[in-house]
Amino acid sequence: MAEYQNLFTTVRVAGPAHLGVPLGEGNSPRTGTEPIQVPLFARLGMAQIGPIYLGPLGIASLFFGMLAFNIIGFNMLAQVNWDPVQFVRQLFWLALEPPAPAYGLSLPPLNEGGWWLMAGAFLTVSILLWWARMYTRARALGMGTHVAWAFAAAIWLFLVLGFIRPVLMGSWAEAVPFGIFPHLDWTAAFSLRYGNLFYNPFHALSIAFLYGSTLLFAMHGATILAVSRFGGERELEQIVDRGTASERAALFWRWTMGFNATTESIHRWAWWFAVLCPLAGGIGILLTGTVVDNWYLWAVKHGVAPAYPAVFPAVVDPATLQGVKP
Ligand code: 07D
Ligand code: 07D
Repeated sequence: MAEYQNLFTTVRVAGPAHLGVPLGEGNSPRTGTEPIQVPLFARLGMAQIGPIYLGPLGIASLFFGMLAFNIIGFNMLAQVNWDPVQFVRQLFWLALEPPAPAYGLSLPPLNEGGWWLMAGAFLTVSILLWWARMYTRARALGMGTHVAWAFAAAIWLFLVLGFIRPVLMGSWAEAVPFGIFPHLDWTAAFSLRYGNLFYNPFHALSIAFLYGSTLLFAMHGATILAVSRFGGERELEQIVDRGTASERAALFWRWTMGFNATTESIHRWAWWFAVLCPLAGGIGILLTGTVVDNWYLWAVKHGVAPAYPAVFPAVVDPATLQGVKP
C-alpha cells in the first residue's frame, strides 16, 4: 500500500543493496557482496558499507603498508623496553630516525637507520601501489584519472621529502623521521637550517594554494548547501530550465563579486588549487640545500628582505666566525 509522502516528510529510503556495475574481463571479484547497512553512516554519506574492490594492487599495497607500519611500531615499542603502557604514554614523542649523516646513502646497520630505510622503502612501495589502484579503478569505471593525478601531486612532495632530495644531497640523514612530534621537530629544524622557509617563494606559493583551497572549499560547499532547498545537490533540470538552484548559485556570486564560476569550472579551480599546494611545495623543498642554502640571504640578495645592518647597527654574522682563532 502506498504511504502518503510529501516534500516535508523525513524519509530515508532503504532499498536493496546496490552492488555497482558488473566488472569486466581481468577484474577480481569484490569483497563483501553481502553489504551491511549502518544507519548512523547515512549522516555522513551512504549507509551501505561494501562491497569493496581489493584486487592484487590493493592487497599488495596493504601488505607493504602493514609491513612499514609494523616496523615503525615495533621499533618504537623496543625503544620503551617493550612496555605497552610507556608505548602509549610516549607514542607522540617516539621516533624511527633515519641514519646518521656519516652513512651517506650507504646501507646502515638495522639499528642505526636500517629499519628506517626499510620502512621507508615499504611505505613508498605501498603508496605507489595505492596510486596504481586509484588509476586502474578509475579506468575500470570508464572515468577520467583526475583523482590519481591529484594523489600523484601529494606523492611528489612525499618523494621529494624522503627520497629525491636526500639522494641529491647524498645522505639519508636529510630525510624526515617517522614519528608524530619528531616529524614536526624535523620541519622546524629544516626551516631554521636553511635560513627560514618563509623566505622560500615556493613555500609561500604552497601556502597560498593551501589557504586558497580552504577558501574555495568553503565557498563551494556553502554555495551548494545554500541552494539545497532548491535541490541544488541533485540538480537535473539545470540542463533544460532557467531559475534553477545552480543558476541562483552562479548569480549569487555574480551579484556579490561580479564573476561566477560554472558548475564545471569550480571543480577545476578546486582541483588546481589542491594539486598546486604540494606541487609548489615539492619544488620549494627540492631547491632547499641543493640550489639555495639560506632563504633569508637569498631574499636579501633579491631585494625581498632587508639586510640586518640596514635595520640594526652593524652585526657580525656568527656563522662567518666559525673556525677563526681568537
Ligand atoms: C585529514 C586525511 C587523513 C590522514 C590522517 C593522517 C599517519 C601517521 C604515524 C606510523 C590532512 C594519518 C597519520 C598515517 C601515522 C606513524 C608514526 C589529511 C587528512 C589523519 N605528515 N605535519 C600531521 C603526515 C609532513 C606537519 C598529522 C604524513 C612533512 C605539521 C599527521 C606525512 C611536513 C603538522 C601527519 C607528513 C609536515 C603535521 C595530521 C607524509 C611538511 C601538524 C595530518 C607521509 C608538509 C599536524 C602532530 C592531517 C599534527 C600534522 C601525517 C609529512 C608538517 C600525524 C603521513 C614532513 C606542521 N601530519 N608533515 O590531518 O597534528 O593531514 O602533528 O609525508 O600540525 Mg605531517
Ligand atoms: C605531506 C604530502 C605527502 C603525503 C602523502 C600521503 C599515508 C597514509 C593513512 C589515511 C601536506 C601519505 C599517506 C602515509 C595515510 C591513513 C589512515 C602534504 C603532504 C603522500 N607553513 N613547511 C608546507 C605553512 C612554517 C616547512 C606546506 C603555514 C615555518 C617545511 C604548506 C605556515 C617552518 C615544509 C605549509 C608555515 C615551516 C613546509 C605543506 C605558517 C617551521 C615542507 C603543503 C602560517 C618552523 C612543506 C615548501 C602540504 C613544503 C611545507 C604551510 C610555517 C617549515 C603550504 C600555513 C616557517 C620544512 N608548509 N613552515 O600539502 O612543501 O602538506 O614546503 O606559519 O616540506 Mg610550512
